[in-house]
Amino acid sequence: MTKWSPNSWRAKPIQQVPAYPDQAALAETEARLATFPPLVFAGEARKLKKQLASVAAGDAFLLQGGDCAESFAEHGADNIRDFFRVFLQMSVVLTFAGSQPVVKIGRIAGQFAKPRSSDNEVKDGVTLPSYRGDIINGTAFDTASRTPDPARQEMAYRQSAATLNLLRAFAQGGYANLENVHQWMLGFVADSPQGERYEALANRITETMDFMSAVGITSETNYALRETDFYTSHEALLLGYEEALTRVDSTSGDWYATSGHMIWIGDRTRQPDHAHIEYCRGIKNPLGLKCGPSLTADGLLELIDLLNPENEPGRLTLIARFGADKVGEHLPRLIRAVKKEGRNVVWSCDPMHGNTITAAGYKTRPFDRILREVQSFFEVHRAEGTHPGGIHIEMTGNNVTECTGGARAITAEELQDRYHTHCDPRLNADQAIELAFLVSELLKKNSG
Ligand code: TYR
Repeated sequence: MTKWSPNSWRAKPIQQVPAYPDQAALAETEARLATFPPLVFAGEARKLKKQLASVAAGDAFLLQGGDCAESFAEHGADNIRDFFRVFLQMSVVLTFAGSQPVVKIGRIAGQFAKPRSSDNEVKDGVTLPSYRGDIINGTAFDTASRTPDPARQEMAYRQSAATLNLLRAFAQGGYANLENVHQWMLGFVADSPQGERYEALANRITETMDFMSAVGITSETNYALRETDFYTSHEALLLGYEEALTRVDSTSGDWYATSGHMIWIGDRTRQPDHAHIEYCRGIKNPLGLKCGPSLTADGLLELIDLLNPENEPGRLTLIARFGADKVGEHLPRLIRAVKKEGRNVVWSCDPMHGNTITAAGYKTRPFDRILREVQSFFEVHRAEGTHPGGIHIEMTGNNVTECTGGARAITAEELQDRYHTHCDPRLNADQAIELAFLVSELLKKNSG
């Protein structure tokens, strides 16, 4: 194999590349980004890898979620806080029910670039480049917005830094204190069936905390009750940006992506001899690999050899995204191959990407199909004797109507009410908490 360097991917074939008209401006931006401070510290990525190793061993559960794509227009404290509180609610539901630590990773503070099925979009006879995420171009259908602009990479970097700063403050500055478990409830969730269910669980946690406090264990004396580790992740799609933020860790001498704690490789860019795999194999962060229906068992083993040659637990999370009707057909063969070869991986379920349909003119995902894919994922693991390690979802703290169904039964006709996503449909807060309760029941069943 050829020698790896942060730019060795440039010699490989590559998919999903934006057509920047001004290559000199692009190179200048990348050179400037390379002088900016890293967003995360390598030691944090190592800590996350250790926590994921305990997921691989069956001793913890992974919750990974956030926006389909972050946007410049919606960058504000309220959105970040509302996302974070729903995420915390989901994670306490899962921790309480599963009696297992939950490893928390947001699709946030860097999730800007999107792969597209077509390079161009045609509307009323006009052809323009497809929208590829705010880090590359704008959504408006005009030449100026759709032309890839390198200056957007610096905006994405700065937005990621600000978002990460607030998330760290929330996670470690008191907001995530388990004493606040009641306060995380959002107004519009409070009067829903999920709200009541959550309230009941929060009451039990508060009762437990009161008991512990009576025996001398309080959140003031015990940081585990008042703080949490929250990590960031995104798809490593825009490799020029990733390369600029790839740095040597002075404590270990290893290369790390410092754009986020974990990065993943999409289902469309996982060709073993192509650029995205080349870049990812050389950095030491925990990696995710999306696994769709076209991935064969041999293809998967080849990718595992490239991405985790030392079989290090926690290094690789396989994110299965087959669709509710296909998971039973595809997942067992991949699990068996991995198990037979003794590879250490985390198995996670992405029930979003294989379940997209069009209804009433909107791209949507029926909630019952999402639930069915998660259920089948758990059933397959139960049958194979492996650990259903986690879920990977697209969600928001906002009260949007993008996925149909759920306890409030959003209909196809109601999608138009609050359909705000820049890309794919996300679970709203209600649906996300409902999913957490369902997963918590499956976790109990699997451990029973
Ligand atoms: N510190 C533990 C954890 O990170 C427990 C905890 C969970 C604390 C959620 C606060 C919190 O918001 O899992």
